[in-house]
Amino acid sequence: SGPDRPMQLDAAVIGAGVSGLYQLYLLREQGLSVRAFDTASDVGGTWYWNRYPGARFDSEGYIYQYLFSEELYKDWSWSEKFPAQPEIERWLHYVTERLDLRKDIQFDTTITQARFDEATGRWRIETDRGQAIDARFLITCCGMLSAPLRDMFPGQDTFEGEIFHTARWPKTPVDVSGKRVGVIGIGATGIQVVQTIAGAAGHLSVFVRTPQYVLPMKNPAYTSADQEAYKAKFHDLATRLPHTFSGFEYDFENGAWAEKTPQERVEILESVWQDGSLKLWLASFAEIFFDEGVSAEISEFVRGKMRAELKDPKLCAALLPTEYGFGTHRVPLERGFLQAFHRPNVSLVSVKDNPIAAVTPRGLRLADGTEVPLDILILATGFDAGTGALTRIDIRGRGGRSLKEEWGRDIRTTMGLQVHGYPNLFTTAAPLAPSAALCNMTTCLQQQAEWISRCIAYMRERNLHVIEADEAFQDEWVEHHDGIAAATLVTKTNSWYMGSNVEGKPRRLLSYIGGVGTYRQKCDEVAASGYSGFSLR
Ligand code: NA7
Repeated sequence: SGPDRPMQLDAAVIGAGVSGLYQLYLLREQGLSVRAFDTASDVGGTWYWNRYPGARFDSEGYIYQYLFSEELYKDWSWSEKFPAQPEIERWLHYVTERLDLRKDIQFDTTITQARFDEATGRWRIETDRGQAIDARFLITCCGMLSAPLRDMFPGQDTFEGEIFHTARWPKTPVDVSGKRVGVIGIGATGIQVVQTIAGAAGHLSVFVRTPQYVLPMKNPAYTSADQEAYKAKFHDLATRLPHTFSGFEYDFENGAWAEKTPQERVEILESVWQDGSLKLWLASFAEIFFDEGVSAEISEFVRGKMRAELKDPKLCAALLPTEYGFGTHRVPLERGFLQAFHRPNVSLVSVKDNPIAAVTPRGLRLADGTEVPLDILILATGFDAGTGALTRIDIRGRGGRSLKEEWGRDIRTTMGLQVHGYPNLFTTAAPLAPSAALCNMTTCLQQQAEWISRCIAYMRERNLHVIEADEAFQDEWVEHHDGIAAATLVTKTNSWYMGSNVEGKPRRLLSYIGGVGTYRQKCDEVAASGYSGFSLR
């Protein structure tokens, strides 16, 4: 096909990661002509791009898997509790081959533009290869954290060494041995990089602006008995996970903080801390998210654990968060991150009061003029989360309205599944649905892909061709979302959760915080009512 003869599809899916693969599968099972497109040269999405040293799950592997097929689930075995990127990528290849998806995916292709044609009720889509696609439905499966923030500092292009963003890590190994390496950022990504390369780098400078609460990761290797044991939980996981707060195996089950004695509280915190997972965050006390007093006490508990590792008062001053509450942004797991600062070849460069001013040909210059010479600069500086993947595509809805312009003013969606003004556009991992921030991604993405697939099936059964979220229903959803968000401490902390890591981005909690189970119930109610809140024709 070319611009004159567009490729005809029932549905075009953007992305071949965790959500795109499943969405493609579901729609194809329905008998639709569907094709997925991805900028990458292979499947994997997040797990294709993030091949930086130390990249791994902070979710247990057996929780991150798809739960729609027992066979697919059980025929894959993880080698450890929190597997690393190469193994995750292999798993997604396994899924792709098992479901025979590859033949319907077009790689090395970026969707550049999509315009809704009101006359036909279809999307006209263009690619960077000059292809045109004409599709009834456009479904974005672009991931929540896929638009990397790469152009961060003046002078980056003058750097004479090598510069990498973690989410655009090359496939060929980067040799850090004997090199002067700088890492900017200590989010979940920076932490994994630092702890992984600290031993190998000649000298490692870690640039720290905002300290992070971290929890220890315990990552046992799995024996075949361990694998059998978690696989035996399949039915329980498949029925329970979708109804929890965050889509994990564990949930808030300890009762109210106020009803516990101080001794009981410490015992509970100690036991979830010992779990070596995100349990302390997502399954200790829900009050973490809305009660200042409880937040203060749990924050101090975590600081105490970090203090015990760090010892050195100077390190404590630079690495212990005091200005926001534990869990009000993404909590990373660590395995050697704190210890890395005790190594003689690792230095912590605090850039809170003395920010990074520029990249120079030989390294970094700080505001006070200090030069830090570097051979390799690693940007673990994060993403334009939630919106970036879509605003980097020129998406035009009814009357030529631009999603980029609208979200530039105010980020609004209908349950994160549709946007008023953009008929037949479905979104996954979009703002105002539970996602990466507060949900185990696969749990949420599976539910969203299933909801979209069922909605399309419903339309086809009734010979309906166009669906659009009503403005009034969207307003209701945004209000509902904001109401819950405002009752939490999350909205008081700056992070990508709130869009505050991107200058000028409208401030709104990107992820729905009412709970995965509640969200699912609301989505199911909409479907059961024949999609009230949406106009279908
Ligand atoms: P994050 O969590 O957004 O972290 C980005 C880090 O980069 C964070 O420590 C930032 O410090 C730091 N940063 C960004 N710009 C600067 C400048 N100019 N100077 C110093 N430091 C800077 O991204 P990740 O990739 O780690 O994680 C994203 C998500 O992926 C994660 O939450 C998981 O869900 C998976 P700041 O906090 O802004 O002071």
